[in-house]
Amino acid sequence: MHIFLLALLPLAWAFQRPLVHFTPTKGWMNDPNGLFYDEKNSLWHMYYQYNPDHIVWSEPVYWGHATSKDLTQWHDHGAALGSDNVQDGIFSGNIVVDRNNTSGFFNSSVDPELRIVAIYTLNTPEEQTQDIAYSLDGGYSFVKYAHNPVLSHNLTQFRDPKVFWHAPSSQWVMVVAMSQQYKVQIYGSADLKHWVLHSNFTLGVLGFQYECPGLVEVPVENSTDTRWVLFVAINPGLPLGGSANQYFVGDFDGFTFTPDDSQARFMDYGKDFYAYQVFDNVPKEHGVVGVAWASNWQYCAVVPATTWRSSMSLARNMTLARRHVNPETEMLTLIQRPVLGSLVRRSNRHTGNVTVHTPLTFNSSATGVFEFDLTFKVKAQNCSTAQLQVLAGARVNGTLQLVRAGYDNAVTLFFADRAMDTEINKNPFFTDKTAAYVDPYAYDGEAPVFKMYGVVDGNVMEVHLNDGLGSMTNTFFLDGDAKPDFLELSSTCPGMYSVEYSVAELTLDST
Ligand code: KTE
Repeated sequence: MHIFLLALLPLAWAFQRPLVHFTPTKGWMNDPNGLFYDEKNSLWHMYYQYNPDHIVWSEPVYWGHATSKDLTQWHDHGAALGSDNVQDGIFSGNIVVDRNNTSGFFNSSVDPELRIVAIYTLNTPEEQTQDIAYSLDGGYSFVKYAHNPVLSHNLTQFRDPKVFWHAPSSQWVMVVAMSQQYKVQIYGSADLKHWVLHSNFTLGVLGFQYECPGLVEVPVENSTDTRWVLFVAINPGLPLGGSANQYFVGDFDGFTFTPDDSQARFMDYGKDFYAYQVFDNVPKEHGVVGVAWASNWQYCAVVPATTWRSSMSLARNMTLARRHVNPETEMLTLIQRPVLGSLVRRSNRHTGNVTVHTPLTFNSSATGVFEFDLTFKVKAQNCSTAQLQVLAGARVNGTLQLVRAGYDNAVTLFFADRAMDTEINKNPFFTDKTAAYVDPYAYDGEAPVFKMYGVVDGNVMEVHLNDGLGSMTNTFFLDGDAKPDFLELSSTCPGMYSVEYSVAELTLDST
């Protein structure tokens, strides 16, 4: 198959947004907040750290608000919660559905499924306190509790509450970060107003500070078991540079989280997956679902932008499964699968099973969104470089600008690479190459078999390895805000990779 670099799409595309990675209509966005599922209206709610008037982070920070029926098409409602003083900010937090009215905020006129209480950090120059507010209109506007704060320690680094109902101990549980003391504190409450400290969790990679903790019960695949997973975000301080999320697998009794071991695990091996939060009040059939901010505090304020800046990751469904983390050790590992919602494959889907010799290039994308799904076998060959790679990009002002993801058998590692000759790539923190290791997914005789799945959506590439075992999420910025208009599968070592592939353009199913 020859390489047909099709003509550039009309410039109109140049100013499009990612199709399904949520972006704010205007202004600045960072962490996802207040994620919950409104069962009465079958509606996913996502709030977000927001400043409508700037495209860089600055006070006053609001909670912006978006809703979706399918976790891919979002309707942005703008600011839902703001502070009373412009130097203060409504920092990160979450929402619970207080259907039994433990808070006393609601009367019988409010549907129990819509008894929405937000728990968040109020950031002032003097202090960070945990405050609450309730909504009487289904989450579109809020009334602040008259006796805030509900939790304070006269600290400036005490933030990001994540609260959930723990049925076995019949209490609300809050995890919250004492950021620069490297503590995830665990509190309990009967009414969301009075909180008692149960325990501190202090394990993990150090970094500069802890942020955006989470704690959720996660199903174990192929069993009726569940285990608890504790998430902690770190920023800055990762060797790769900047922000990242770590997690621990263990047990939780309502008072103490006890990890299975003391090893910290990373959720994503890319540069742009931060402040991950799971949705609350999700029916069992949807599993555990969460979203992260697809950026990095090292350079989020300087990536190319027009009237808005930043995007979220795709929502991801989480499970746990026993997988080989190296040839000798198997352990329960977080499995993450992107939620494609109402994304559908366009008819020009390409599938095949080839030993890659010459590059295979696929039609230009009418949507700027590509999906690739590869299962490949490594066949012995003698080559100096041994990379199987998927390239996505466009010809911008006569120059090919590409991102790529792939596998190099010389070092048995996966990579993602966003190097290109652009202004943001000159930024020393915009690390252009990331890597991840996964054990072979299977063997075909002696030949190791791996899987690599990816979604390229405008300027975000999310890569998942071995059916959800490892992931690399990276933003990229072609010049002139151009979007990829072709995908190519190639190998630097002809004959080394036998690949079963499916490549498709994705679009939103309008039905
Ligand atoms: C914010 O850089 C500071 O100026 C923090 O490191 C960012 O903190 C505020 O964003 C987070 C949360 O801990 C805060 O609640 C929120 C993490 O927008 O991204």
